[in-house]
Amino acid sequence: MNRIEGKTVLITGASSGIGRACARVFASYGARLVLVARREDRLAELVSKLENEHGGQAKYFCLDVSKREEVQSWAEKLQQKTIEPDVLVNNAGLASGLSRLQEGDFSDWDRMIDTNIKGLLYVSRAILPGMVKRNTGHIVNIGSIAGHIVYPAGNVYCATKFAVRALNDGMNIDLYGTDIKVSSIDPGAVQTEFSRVRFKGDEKRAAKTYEGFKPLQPEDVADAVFYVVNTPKHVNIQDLIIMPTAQRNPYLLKRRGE
Ligand code: NDP
Ligand code: 8X3
Repeated sequence: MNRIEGKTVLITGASSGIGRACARVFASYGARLVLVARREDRLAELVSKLENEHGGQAKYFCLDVSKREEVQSWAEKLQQKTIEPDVLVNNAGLASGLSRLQEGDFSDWDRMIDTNIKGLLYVSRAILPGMVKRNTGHIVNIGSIAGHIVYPAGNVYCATKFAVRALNDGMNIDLYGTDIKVSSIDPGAVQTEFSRVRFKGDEKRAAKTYEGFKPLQPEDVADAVFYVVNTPKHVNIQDLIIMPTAQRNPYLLKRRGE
């Protein structure tokens, strides 16, 4: 059953990876899309592709979710255009660096905290009041297995994903008594630009992350997001962990030959 058709779905971090795959799956089910990221060329290309493939309506906004004032004025623009999201996928996020805490880089810490925690908060704070007013909506937070188990040198990235899990619980509690659903989708290793960003463009090191096993593809996660959003009104999947079969947790990853 398609409960998505005609719904307005807002996706942050839609220019790449999981967000882009979510845009494609929701477009294929007839959603109206509002896509957000910083790279305009990527968004423009995606929107024209989606229009060609599905003829649906997609809009994009260049936005840095970590900039509070930018998010506030973007939210006003949405209101002026009477864009009222039924679904918000809080996906924009990143890891920056992989160092032991005692060697950590302050600007890496700021980027991760400002994007993964504050960005998610700013966008949610902008969109939730409208959902509450309409007593309908669904927030999907993209967490991580890193929000359940800390791994060596993962310190701050893991802390941001533990925070996403706490905020997912907090939203569920604060929205008690409303019809608004809140879900967290928590993947293990997904083959995206994530590692390229974490290792600051070091392609060789990034590629090693996915060597010797079959990682999740962004489409696998997008299918899970779609499933969660497409559930009937009385069903709220609050947390869903999705892993490659080869990976049971951050420590148990079976690579060929190991
Ligand atoms: P990608 O690097 O492929 O995509 C990240 C997306 O986030 C891009 O579209 C990027 O767009 C956007 N983004 C980053 N910073 C900002 C910002 N300040 N403002 C707006 N958009 C931003 O990685 P993934 O698809 O893997 O990551 C998506 C989410 O999934 C993240 O939250 C990540 O933590 C999570 N995740 C990833 C896993 C993995 O193994 N890949 C596993 C578990 C969770 P742009 O640069 O154009 O702004
Ligand atoms: C991203 C995947 O490997 O850092 O959340 O847990 S990992």
